[in-house]
Amino acid sequence: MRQIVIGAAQMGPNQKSDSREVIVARMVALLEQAAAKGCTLVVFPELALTTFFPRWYMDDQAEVDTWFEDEMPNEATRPLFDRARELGIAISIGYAEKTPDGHHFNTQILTDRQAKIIGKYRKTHLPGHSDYDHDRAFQHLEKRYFEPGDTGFPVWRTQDAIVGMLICNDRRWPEAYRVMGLQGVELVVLGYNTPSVNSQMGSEGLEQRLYHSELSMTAAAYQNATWVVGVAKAGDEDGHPLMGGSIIVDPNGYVVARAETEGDELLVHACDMDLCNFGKETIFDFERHRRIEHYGLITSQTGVVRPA
Ligand code: CDV
Repeated sequence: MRQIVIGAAQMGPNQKSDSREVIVARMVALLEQAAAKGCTLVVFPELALTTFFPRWYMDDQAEVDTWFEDEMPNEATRPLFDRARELGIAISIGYAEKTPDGHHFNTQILTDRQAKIIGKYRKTHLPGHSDYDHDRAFQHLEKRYFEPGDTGFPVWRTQDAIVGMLICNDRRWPEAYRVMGLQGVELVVLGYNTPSVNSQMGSEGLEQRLYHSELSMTAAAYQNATWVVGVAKAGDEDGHPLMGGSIIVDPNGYVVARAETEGDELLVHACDMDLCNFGKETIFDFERHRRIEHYGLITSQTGVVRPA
């Protein structure tokens, strides 16, 4: 059995006024809980270190940059990395990354059990818009503040498993999982910040949003015979509700752990990577069954071209 005891560290809201230090202290508390339960990997959400700032319109790049990290770890996050190293727990954290040459990405990193960063993923599918949108109930300015990721969908070998990462909206795109599936992925870890209401359709509320989130992750887990761990930042951030619904999904598409709150909450499951084998060797044996001669449109075309 190739087992990883995984902690899905759902986080409650981060207010605009919360310092990185206060937030990191909450993350360390979740890490301590995870250690007590025997976890060797703890997954934190997208933009774990700050509020979901793309809901706020900003013109001043210097102000925008205050939400970004220039290096990782840095002074504020070092206590988390140090404690993770002492406890022998690998971590995956989402944050806004500013590179030394001035690029801005929505990023997730993965460490080994010595707190060394072994993997970095930059969000590919950026939702939302670039300019102020008067028609929305609230803004979603990811396309303004981030560039589309330049990493593609790599996987890493760690803890005797093949691990990949996605970030939030990526979890709704089957192509993203399949590219990792084609590299044998056995565990996809991802974080998200999903508003509880659709900013463009008020009637799409929490129930439907939770359903679509779970549907995307459970389907992808099954279709790629992989574990999927989806971790929310949830609750009310300065009057803007984010949904919870963090889940751990097994390679048959079943939810084996689910968050019950919209606060800091740790889900734990002992995930056996060998559970991926059956699906990968039978119905989703890609080598035997995929028909790539018919898949060209997936990489040659973005939008729909309707027949005349
Ligand atoms: N942070 C996100 O990527 N949020 C999107 C919302 C805008 C739908 C999501 O897919 O959850």
